[in-house]
Amino acid sequence: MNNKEFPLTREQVRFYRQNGYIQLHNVLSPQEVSELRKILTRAVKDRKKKFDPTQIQFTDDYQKVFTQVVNLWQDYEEIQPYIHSPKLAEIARRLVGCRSIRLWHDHALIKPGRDGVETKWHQDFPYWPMNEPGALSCWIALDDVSEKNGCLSFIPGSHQKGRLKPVSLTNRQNIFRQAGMKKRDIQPVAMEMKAGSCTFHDGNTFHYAGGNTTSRPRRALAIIYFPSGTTYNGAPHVVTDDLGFEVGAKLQGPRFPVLAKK
Ligand SMILES: O=C(O)CCC(=O)C(=O)O
Repeated sequence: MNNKEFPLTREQVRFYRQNGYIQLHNVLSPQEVSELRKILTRAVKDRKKKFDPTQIQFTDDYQKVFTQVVNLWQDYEEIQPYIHSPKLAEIARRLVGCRSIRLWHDHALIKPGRDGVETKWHQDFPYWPMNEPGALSCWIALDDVSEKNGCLSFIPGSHQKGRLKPVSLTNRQNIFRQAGMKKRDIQPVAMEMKAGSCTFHDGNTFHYAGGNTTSRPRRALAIIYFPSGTTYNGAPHVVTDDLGFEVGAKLQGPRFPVLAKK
């Protein structure tokens, strides 16, 4: 992967902090996208063959809305330059404004063709066992995405609501009601973009993806980062359950490598 620094501007950093998301175009080349598609296809096939519930899904909810494969970097050496990319991690570090940033985990998110299931409005942070906010996802489109095949949409500024209670990804629990938001406050922005472009969103930003109404799969790779120094809050999570962290301990160690520092 080409790790030439991405020309992130101060305005883009300001936009991210104010709105809780940013869209960045042409971060990966067509060759890089094509390589990632191949790795994803193989990984999904492999993981489905030797079905391991801790790797293919987080919860039944996740499985209902997309095929999810977690922590590809631990099994596929050829994906490591992407997941550990200093270019992507440095964008994340600058957006957050921290001294050093670590990998939380990666995951492939695939919505098969003609799959009408939507990913309901939710925040990510309530599912992560972290005390301090700041963690963020980089969602890389590996197909051109639009509202027809399940691109992400965000509510600008919704990260400022802070961490709410987790909502089901499939049921009609209403995060907007929980946040006390009126209809006029709900102005989603759809992140249509070409393959190789990406979005970064804060763990507290409300987001949604519609069903895939096209005949082709919608493939995406997400990489999640968190600021070094973030501590463990003891909530169950597939990535930390076997690691024996004490509540309040710093999340660190070889499973959470530092990927960029000032
Ligand atoms: O890819 C999707 O459909 C939803 C992804 C999502 O919710 C996330 O990356 O946080």
